[in-house]
Amino acid sequence: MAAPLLTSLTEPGGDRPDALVVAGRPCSREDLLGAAGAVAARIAGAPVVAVRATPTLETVTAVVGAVLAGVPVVPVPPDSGPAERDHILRDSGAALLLGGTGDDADGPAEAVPVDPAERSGWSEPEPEPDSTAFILYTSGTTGAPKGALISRRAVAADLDGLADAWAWTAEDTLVHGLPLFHVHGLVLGVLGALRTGSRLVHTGRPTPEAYAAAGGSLYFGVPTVWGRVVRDEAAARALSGARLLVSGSAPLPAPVFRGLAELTGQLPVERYGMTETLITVSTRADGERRPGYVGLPLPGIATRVVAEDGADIGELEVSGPTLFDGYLNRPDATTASYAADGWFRTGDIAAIEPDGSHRIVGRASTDMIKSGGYRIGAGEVENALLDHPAVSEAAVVGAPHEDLGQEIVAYVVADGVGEQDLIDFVAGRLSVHKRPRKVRFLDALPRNAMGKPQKKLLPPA
Ligand code: MLC
Ligand code: AMP
Repeated sequence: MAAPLLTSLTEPGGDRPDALVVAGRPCSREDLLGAAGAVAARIAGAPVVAVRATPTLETVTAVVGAVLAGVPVVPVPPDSGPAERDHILRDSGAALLLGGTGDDADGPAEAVPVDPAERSGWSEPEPEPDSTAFILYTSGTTGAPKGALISRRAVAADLDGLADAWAWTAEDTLVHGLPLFHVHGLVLGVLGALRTGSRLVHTGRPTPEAYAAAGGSLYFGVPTVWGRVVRDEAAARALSGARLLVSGSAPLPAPVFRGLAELTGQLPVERYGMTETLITVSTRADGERRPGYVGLPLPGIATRVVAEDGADIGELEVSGPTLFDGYLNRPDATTASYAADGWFRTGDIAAIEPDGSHRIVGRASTDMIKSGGYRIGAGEVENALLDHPAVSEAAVVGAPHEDLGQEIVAYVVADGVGEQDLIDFVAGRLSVHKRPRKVRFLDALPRNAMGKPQKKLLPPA
């Protein structure tokens, strides 16, 4: 029989009434198993299930229930507007939306309540390692988000590799407040704790005050969160007792790295990954920590840089057991994401130093934006803007931003509509974090002789 994915839930010992605390609500592992067992019994046999992924104990219960039952989970961002939600539900074929609310009633899936106070036994066999654990929707440079198929085997391999790199054990208390619909907050931040057996404190929101108050040993954050911690000196100093501060999902600026070192007395650990590959490269707890470096490949992962003309900087390609099984319903996009010899093309530009340490230096495409650690395709935002009747042309870029890394700036040709109207229009259709922070109005987009928009020629934001 296959080994359990969530090892600590099925092993006796080490439990406590506050083994998990999610947005202030404590729960033991035994109680989580009971509540998740009730979810599993309700959804067993469903081909796939969606979860309205609020940062709550309900979401953790729903996801664990689906993982127990072997039903692939599709997390839906809780602030996604109808256009994005309906795309995710229809494309994935999810007929059930766990934790759905009245707002979801007009969508394509039936809302199913989740109650963390329920208890039910669950003793069905562990699902096969090759079966799908998650379908994670993620943006490409154009079009609507695609569903990345993530197997149980990939999740287990990644969490075990990270436990090895970070010396992550049941002795740790993991603290973070990241969203529960992406790899960082959900796969690492929830399943990681349930596999290693560490305590988990999810702070609801990733605020510096909440991190400071949580008293953890292991902290996860995106660079925006760490930048905010550094700007809140008291909060930063409160983290000096932690064992490991881990940053990922976007480049950690060197000043933030140095600020953390100065205020907490320890150098942060940076790691690199993607929805499609999970985390593949990380600084080790016992390794050298340098600003701008994301460390070494995890056990079992191979990396290479594919550069033109013998240069040592080029596109990073990876292979190994943590890779996804393709995009749902998109064989074309799946094929395009692999090199001819089967390595996954990350689209990130990297350099590998002689000592094996990796440095991520940029993205191959400017149409892939990272804002606050969220991945946002320019094309999806452009399409949303073009759905507004007053907009005739749109070009979206990521502009450098002190707090968010990049902020979304939209350039539009439009008549009779204001900046805030367009920001609210996008926020209402897509997830709120995909909204432009600025809108600039032009008479025409700069185009080349072929009529193709030239984003390089747009005026500064
Ligand atoms: C503002 N708001 C609006 C609005 N304008 N709502 C609707 N319409 C408008 N026009 C409101 C929002 O509803 C919300 O309200 C509030 O503004 C805050 O939203 P925000 O401005 O987007 O928050 P911000 O402070 O900018 O967020 C920063 C952040 C966030 C760091 C908290 O970006 C974040 O959580 N990032 C984590 C991303 C992440 O986990 N990525 C991992 C990807 S996996 P209210 O009331 O709710 O406050 C990956 C793999 C790997 O990359 O390597 O890890
Ligand atoms: P996502 O699919 O949302 O997980 O986003 C993946 C992308 O995030 C990668 O392709 C990188 O561009 C970026 N990323 C993740 N971690 C890092 C990091 N430590 N440094 C730089 N970029 C990162």
